Amino acid sequence: MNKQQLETTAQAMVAKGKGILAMDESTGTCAKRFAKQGIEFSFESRRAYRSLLVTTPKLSDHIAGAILFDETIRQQVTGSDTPIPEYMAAHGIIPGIKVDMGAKPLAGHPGEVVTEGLDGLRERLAEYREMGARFAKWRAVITIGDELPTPACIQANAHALARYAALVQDAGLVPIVEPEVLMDGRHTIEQCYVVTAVTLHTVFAELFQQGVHLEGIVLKPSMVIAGKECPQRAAPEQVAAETVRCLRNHVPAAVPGIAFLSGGQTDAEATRHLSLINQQGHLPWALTFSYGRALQQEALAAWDGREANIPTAQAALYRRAGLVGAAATGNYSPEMEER
Ligand code: 5MM
Repeated sequence: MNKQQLETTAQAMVAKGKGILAMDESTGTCAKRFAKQGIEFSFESRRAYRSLLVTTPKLSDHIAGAILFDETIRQQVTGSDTPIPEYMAAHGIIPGIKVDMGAKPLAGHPGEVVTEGLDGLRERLAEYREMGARFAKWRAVITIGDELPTPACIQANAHALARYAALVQDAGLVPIVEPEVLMDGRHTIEQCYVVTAVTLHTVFAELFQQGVHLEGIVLKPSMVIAGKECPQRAAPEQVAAETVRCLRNHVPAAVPGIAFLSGGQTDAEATRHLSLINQQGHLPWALTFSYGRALQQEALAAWDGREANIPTAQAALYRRAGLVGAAATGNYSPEMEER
């Protein structure tokens, strides 16, 4: 393992005022997002959309890296022979790759899932590195509900995340470690705090056990926030304060950066929360974004599957990336949405 190289990549992924574009929707998820807009779903339309995203002019002003899906890393930019990862690297965006094989039902634990994908991972990583990937992503999913999550679910997912992270570093890539506590449900922000705390604690114990080099990872957590159906909404200031309190207590200072997922928040909410998080005083890690929906929503709607709309869609992506980039330094205010 070349620790220095991993550290340099990890730091570049969370460079000041920049974050990560999560564009690694699996085919099923992408189908749902396209269907919502009434966009035709095919190999070519997925390629056109992903090409639109990565060729957005000056995207690297605010985006340090982008996470690709297996299909996308093998595709060429629409209308050219240039492989998508090659185009990204040439335009200052570090290519990353989703390597998990999805969350599957956890045996003996109804309502819970465990992420799979360790079998054959070493070989897949070697191939992805050859294709230009410099970081990887694995998402674990924790559900809050009656009597959930169980310790078995948290432990199984944390162990898999640590095994993945060790393999990824061995292959010379930076692992994004993503333990997502879902926003689905009626749980309060207090319940979310407890579950996030136990999850992070267990994940870092497992990372330690597997010998993962913490200076060479990026953590991608969810924010500490009330469930979508919870009648008691937490104020944005409370979300920011509780998220930072939880991270301070459970994430080692050696980790170079924390890049949040948006998890179903609106674009404006996810942007505001990140800015308030960055206003919480001096913290040991860079605090930035690795948003999927909160970065892409406006661009996907603007594109609507039409070639003529590409410039408008790219302008929407660039604008949102700029707002979230400002939030990554604590310099966003809701009034900026109107401009
Ligand atoms: C939680 O999802 C990740 C971040 O996206 P949001 O900011 O929208 O929450 C995202 O990277 C996700 O893992 C990918 O979209 C892949 O999802 P699927 O479910 O298709 O594996």
